[in-house]
Amino acid sequence: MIINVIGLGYIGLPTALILAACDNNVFGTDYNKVLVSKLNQGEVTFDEVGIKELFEAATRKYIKFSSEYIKTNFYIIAVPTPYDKISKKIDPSYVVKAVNNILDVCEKDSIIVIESTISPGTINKYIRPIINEKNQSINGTINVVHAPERIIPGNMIYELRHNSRTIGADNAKTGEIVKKVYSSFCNGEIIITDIRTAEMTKVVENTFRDINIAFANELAKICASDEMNVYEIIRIANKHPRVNILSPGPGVGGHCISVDPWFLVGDYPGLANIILTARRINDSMPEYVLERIHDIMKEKNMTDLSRIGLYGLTYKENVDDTRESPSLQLIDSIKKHLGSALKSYDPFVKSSIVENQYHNFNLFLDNIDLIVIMVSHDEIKNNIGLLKGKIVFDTKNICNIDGIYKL
Ligand code: SAJ
Repeated sequence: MIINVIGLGYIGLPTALILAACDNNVFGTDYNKVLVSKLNQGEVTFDEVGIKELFEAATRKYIKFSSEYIKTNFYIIAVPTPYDKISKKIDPSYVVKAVNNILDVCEKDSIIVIESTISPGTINKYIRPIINEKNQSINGTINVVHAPERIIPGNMIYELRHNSRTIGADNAKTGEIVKKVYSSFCNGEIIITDIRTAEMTKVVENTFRDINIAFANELAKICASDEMNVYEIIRIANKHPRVNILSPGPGVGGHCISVDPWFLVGDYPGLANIILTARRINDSMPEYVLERIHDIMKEKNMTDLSRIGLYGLTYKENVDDTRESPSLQLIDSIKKHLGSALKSYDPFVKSSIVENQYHNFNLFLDNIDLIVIMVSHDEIKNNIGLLKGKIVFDTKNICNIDGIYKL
């Protein structure tokens, strides 16, 4: 059996690689020909701990990359599922397109596993009808399965091997076949359930984290308004055996936690109330950081915006992913309000994606008086000494130096 993995991005590529490394025959498909050609030349297309080694292990076994879909009976889809910014509903078009392309070539008894995050009901609404139609026309038994991914950027390879997994299937037989494939690389518990439960569970997991972070961010605002130290309060509160508050920050980025809760808001307006409020609180954080920058400038008699630098452009530490990044939202907002772009620097962002972006840490520091730490990359954590003499606004609570400003 050859497993055809569709979509070779942040989820599809590591999944394809680990499957191959664990002795499955893998064919990776991506419509992006540039990406495919890079992979075929042995170039790993994004930074992630352990991915280069995994790539080498996979290529010693059986793995091919192409823009074609192949005829087989096991497919895994890991393409993006964006949301419509206005209706807040999921945009299933990439998944639907992948399923249609598979149906054009697959065997009569295929299993199509969807790993992409989808809102509850997406399979029934958009996928099942096209599969049913195909089954009728070829007298086939093609089955769809939802096995949402759970891996966290920065620790993906470890989590692929160790996290528990959910497999949503229509019948036990299909669930067991998929479970067998996933157990070739995953040591975690693999739970078989129905499709709608799997869809909902995935969205619920990310929504839980979003709400918890929103609570921490709201506490940060309350504490700042009345001169209390939010970090000390959370640290002590978390000593309670049943309390686990996450950390406040400059906003929630990435393509998961800042997106998935909107699916519930879009599908259940009027019911998804805490979820909506949490989204709004987290989305307000870049603007809040901007207000705080204003206050600090006033206090320090600073007027020159060009002497302010944002450290970090990615959505979180030690990754190169800038999707929905709070820093980029802040830069946009300053441009809108004040017409100028702040200086910025990120060791993981090698190409220039914003105006006034530096590629050398020391040069960046030489040209600013106020540094706003937006991302806690190891580089800055290990070089706090270099910030001596600067005004520091640390939104990530990574350093404790005299006169520092925090959220
Ligand atoms: N953040 C905070 N405070 C915190 C933790 C995170 O402000 O205490 C911010 C981060 O800085 C970042 C954002 O939240 O901007 C999201 O980062 P994250 O590390 O919490 O999560 P993601 O988006 O990288 O990955 C999440 C994970 N989901 C959960 O932890 C429930 C991952 O397991 C999922 O696979 C992934 O979403 C996904 O693809 O759905």
